[in-house]
Amino acid sequence: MASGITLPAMTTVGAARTDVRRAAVPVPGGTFRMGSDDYYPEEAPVRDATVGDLLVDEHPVTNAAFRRFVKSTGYVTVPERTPDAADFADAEPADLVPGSLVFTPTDGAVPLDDWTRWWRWVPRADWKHPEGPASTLHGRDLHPVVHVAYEDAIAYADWAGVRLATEAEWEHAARGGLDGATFAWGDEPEPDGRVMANRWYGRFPWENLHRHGFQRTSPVKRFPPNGFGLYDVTGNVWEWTSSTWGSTSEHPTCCSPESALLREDDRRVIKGGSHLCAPSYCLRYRPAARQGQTVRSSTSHIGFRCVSDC
Ligand SMILES: [Cu+2]
Repeated sequence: MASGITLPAMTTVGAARTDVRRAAVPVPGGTFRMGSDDYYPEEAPVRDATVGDLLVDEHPVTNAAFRRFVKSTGYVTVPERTPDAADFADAEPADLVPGSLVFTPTDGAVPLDDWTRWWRWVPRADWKHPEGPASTLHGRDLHPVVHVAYEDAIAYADWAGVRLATEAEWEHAARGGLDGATFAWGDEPEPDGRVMANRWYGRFPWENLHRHGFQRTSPVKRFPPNGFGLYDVTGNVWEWTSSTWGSTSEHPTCCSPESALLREDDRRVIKGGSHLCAPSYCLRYRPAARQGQTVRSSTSHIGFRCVSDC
């Protein structure tokens, strides 16, 4: 009797695939008002942007989907790789271990202008061990994958035969057809008292009063979809886009080639906010909000979703 099953090695990376299960919804293209004049300077000014028809993933890429990718390709993510000593001249060799940034709640109130109080670099934290080596994905198959750097998201998309959205495409999709609205569901933060997304409830970064009990990421599709049928565009995890980071006036709808060689300090736009966005601290759980993230950095609150042209 066979003692085990050997799966055939899969080596095709980059070709369009038909065996990748993917729930995507059509998002009709058009012209919309991008950005906001009412919150943070990096979102202004409001300007018209035009995007084409797209098929957009219903929700961020989950741990289960990312596991299929890794199983069939053997891909190793950036946070799982040993840092190159050449990039960290001052570091002790013993400190050059793989790892990632993990949100760590504090015991009480702390000054909110110092992110090092609640972000810890944890050796051997990675997508399979979101809080460090002792943690697992048990019970989190349907949570968004986290601890993925930009090139990890690109590698997944290449394998699946899809791509990341540009910032304009992402924002258009996230707005769900509500042109100019503050949130993905309208202008009220909590219409009729409903919790609309996995963002921070309570005093940041120590008091968790989330009515659904989520401490970190949540399973996708737990909160209402937007008008296009897209889930988790707000909160849960920030999502990588393919757009380079710059001021909006310089790069209104910039999209640089994804294959271009990345430098360590290159930044890409992330969108959507995360479970750590709190009204008292970070009002970025809105489609217009944006941040620039260095391409090799990974955290416990950044993931991605994919799109394809239709
Ligand atoms: Cu935020």
